[in-house]
Amino acid sequence: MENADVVRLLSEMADVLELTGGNPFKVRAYRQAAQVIDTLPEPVSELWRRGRLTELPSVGAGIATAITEILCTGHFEKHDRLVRGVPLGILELLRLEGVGPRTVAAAWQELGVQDLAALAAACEDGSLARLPRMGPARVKAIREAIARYRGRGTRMPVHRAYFYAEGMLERLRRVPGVLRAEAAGSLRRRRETVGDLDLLVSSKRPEAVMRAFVQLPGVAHVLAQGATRSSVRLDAGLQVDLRVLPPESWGAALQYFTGSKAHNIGLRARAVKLGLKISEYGVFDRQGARLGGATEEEVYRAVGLAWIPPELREDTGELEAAEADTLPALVDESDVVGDLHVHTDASTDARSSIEEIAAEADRLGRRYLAVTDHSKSRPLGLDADGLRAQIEYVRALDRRLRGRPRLLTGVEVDILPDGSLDLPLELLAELDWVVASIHSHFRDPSGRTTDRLVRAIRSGVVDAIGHPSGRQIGKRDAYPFDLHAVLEAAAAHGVALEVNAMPDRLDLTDRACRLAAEAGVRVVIDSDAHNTSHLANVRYGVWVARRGWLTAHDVLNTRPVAHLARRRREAEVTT
Ligand code: DGT
Ligand code: CA
Ligand code: CA
Ligand code: ZN
Repeated sequence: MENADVVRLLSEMADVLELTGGNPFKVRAYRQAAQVIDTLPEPVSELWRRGRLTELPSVGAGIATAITEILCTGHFEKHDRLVRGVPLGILELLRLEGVGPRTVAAAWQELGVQDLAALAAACEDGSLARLPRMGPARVKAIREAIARYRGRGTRMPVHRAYFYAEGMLERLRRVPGVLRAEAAGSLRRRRETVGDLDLLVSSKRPEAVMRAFVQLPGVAHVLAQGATRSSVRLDAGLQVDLRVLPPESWGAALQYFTGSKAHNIGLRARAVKLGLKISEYGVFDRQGARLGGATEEEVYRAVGLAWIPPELREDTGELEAAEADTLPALVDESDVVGDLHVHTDASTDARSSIEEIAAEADRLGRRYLAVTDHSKSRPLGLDADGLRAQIEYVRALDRRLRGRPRLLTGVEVDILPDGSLDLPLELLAELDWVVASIHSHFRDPSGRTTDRLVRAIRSGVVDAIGHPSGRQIGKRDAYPFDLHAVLEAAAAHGVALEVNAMPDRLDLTDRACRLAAEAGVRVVIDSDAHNTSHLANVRYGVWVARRGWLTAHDVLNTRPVAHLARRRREAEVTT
């Protein structure tokens, strides 16, 4: 049982409860607990073993009992009982953007709609439009939501795939005779979604590994079982391919199966020009003599290249950079020393107090933290008086904490539809750190949203644009806007763009990061934490930044806090 299984059962529980008219507080409780566990940086079973489940935000005694049941039995009786009463395809309908439980329940009860295909048909034949509170505009929106949903495919978010991989690798490493076990493929390259897992094991005793592999917990079907390669499908739907190789081929195999395919083709073409052959077994000369392959370095060195970090292996210039010895020194998780976007229970739906967030940030080694709750346009957001009170509170707490961590006053101010900000400029100018974000009117035309962002950038009081594209992976596409125009404005006004490290955002994307660096725009990697367990998500933001070729120099919150303050004063002089 991995975190993702627990998450699936808890969030399905929330869905089914909601659909069957259950208690809204319970619905919320299950959903929030699922969200907390989804972004937990360690196996939830570890916490359970230490008896610390209820220390998690949003996990009370009831939910802890449910999690214990899931971990111990693999089932959740209450969930199973409820789900039995609901057609299988119904839950999927709740994944559609803008389609809530009330709509799904009505379509189910009034029209007998039980799955996506039936809902699509009900859009076409006009029956859906005749339901109460429906009408042609909503039907059109639902039809578009179905099209977007179908276009998304079935790839798994990387943070979830990572948990499955780590769980399996840990067990494989304990099999007698196993020397090494690692994930290759798109997971090792840290792509934001993963099609399947490619695990590699180095061992001289492949039979024992194969036997252990097909019996791992969570394996639903064995798709193929051979002497040195097998494939299984997990309960969660993820396919896992495993290959076992002798130690002398480890580097060559790791290189080959890490891909990407385009990178491999480019690398092999270079080998051919030099009269060499690179395969998953090693590097060979024309006579078939083996030149190396025990390590990846040997493989790259054979064609005169420096070792290339997996995140760059997409054939977007990394081979040329390796040849010219201009590969970037990629930012590392340990370089990130501050977090400049966190929420507290002073506003928003966040669940942890400033004190709790600060203590956890200190434990993670963050040296500074900007408290950036929402402004008043958001539900429960701060108005000017609320923010003034919070500023006093944060300053007093900062004095008490004595730099562990340094607390910065701040806000995540809403960029209103016309590009103005949701709080008075004089008040914003008093803050140490201002994140400005769009949270509404996602369907505005590109030109309007671009102007909106540019106006916020030019306000002179904004330090960073939060989650700049607004996408939520698997839920909402980016709003249309002109990234180049926004980058140009951000560069001109010294405003940073955020890599929001919430796993369902990862916004900026890897490609946008690279464009930002090329445009001379600094990036901040933020957790956007809504509770203490989210703070560690910065890891996923770092993955994106690395795929975007960013160095520590490109990332602002790798710098000491004094640098941020100085930068702000300089910006004030120029604007
Ligand atoms: P995914 O699973 O869709 O997220 O993406 P990958 O990159 O993990 O792709 P996958 O699982 O099909 O294959 C793993 C690696 O194996 C891939 O990145 C490169 C290597 N590979 C697979 N097929 C080929 C091929 O036909 N030619 C070459 N050169 N390499 C291949
Ligand atoms: Ca793969
Ligand atoms: Ca594969
Ligand atoms: Zn936000």
